[in-house]
Amino acid sequence: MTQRKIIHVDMDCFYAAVEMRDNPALINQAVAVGGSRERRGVISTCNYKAREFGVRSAMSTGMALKLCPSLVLMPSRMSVYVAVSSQIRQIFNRYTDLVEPLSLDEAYLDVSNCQQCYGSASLIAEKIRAEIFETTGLTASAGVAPNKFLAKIASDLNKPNGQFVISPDDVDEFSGQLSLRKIGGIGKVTASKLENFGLIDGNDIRAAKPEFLNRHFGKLADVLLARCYGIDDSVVKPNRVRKSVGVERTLARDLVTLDECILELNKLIPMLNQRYQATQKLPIHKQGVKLKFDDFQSTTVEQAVDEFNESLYLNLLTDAFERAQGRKIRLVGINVGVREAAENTENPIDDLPQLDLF
Ligand code: TTP
Ligand code: MG
Repeated sequence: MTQRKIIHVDMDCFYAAVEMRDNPALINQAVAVGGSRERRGVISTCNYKAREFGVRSAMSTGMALKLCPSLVLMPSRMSVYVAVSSQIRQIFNRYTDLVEPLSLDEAYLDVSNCQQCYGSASLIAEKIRAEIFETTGLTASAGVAPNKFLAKIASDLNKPNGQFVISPDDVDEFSGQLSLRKIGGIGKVTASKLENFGLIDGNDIRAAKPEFLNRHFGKLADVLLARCYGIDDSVVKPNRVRKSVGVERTLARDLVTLDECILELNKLIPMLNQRYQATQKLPIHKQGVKLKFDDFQSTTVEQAVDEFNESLYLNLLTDAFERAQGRKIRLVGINVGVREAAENTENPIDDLPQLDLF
């Protein structure tokens, strides 16, 4: 197989950057976008100044204001973010048809066959970022690598307004030193389990026995064994058909009672609403609740619907909770099943990954 050239582009503190662009008085302030404290809102994102205070995405607004009392909180303006998202996608499409959006502000591009900039993926990434800035007034960061896995990690390394290139010659060293926590699909729980075995970076996996990894990490072992050598053969898939939009939360502490689960549910609903708005309200045909128990079994209860019914989640949750049979709850998730309009290939979001808050 010939060497691929993949770019991962990710806008810098996206929603907050849009708010600063449209309201220059905010530029020197700590700014966050999210729901109000009074309505028990959560932070969608914040600018870098706010991050210095420890404010983070998915944190409750109450907590964010405690950490940073001077925080300027802006309500989200989803329609503006969606419009910017479609502007940046038009820019991506000038370079390749192989664009896989991951969310409003993030996409993979396969530029292996792109003739522009003498075929140099680094120059293409520079040019795309410059065009994004000219068109939207916003900065983006990029990662350039021979595959999606490394490109995504690279786009974080020179944020904001920077890029990082992992050339084929660098892959071996880079992936050997890469912290396993950075591998997509490895959450906090798996990361601590790996650490308990002394497995911290790619080199540790290379040195481990595959049978040992299989025994303790099941299916994940194959992923670890590939990623520790910087291997990821997954292709850039343009225009994925989205089937569902969901949010879920792995809890810091397992829940025991239905009431505790209902409290979680009430936190998740506004977040789902926000994610769903970003789909430009695709038709909904199903709603579902997912619970994961302390024995790692999970259950899903779904119901077909004609239109979104927020209070239905309480019934679904109650049904799902009955299946706990005394087990504690370690994750609560809710989702809607959506139908992509068949002719709508210009949809600005093709798939929103499930949002895991811990
Ligand atoms: P991210 O790209 O994860 O974050 P970001 O662009 O704000 O910051 P960074 O510079 O680190 O990339 O998410 C993109 C947008 O998605 C973000 O601006 C707001 C939204 N979002 C939420 O609404 N909730 C969340 O929990 C996260 C992570 C993002
Ligand atoms: Mg971003």
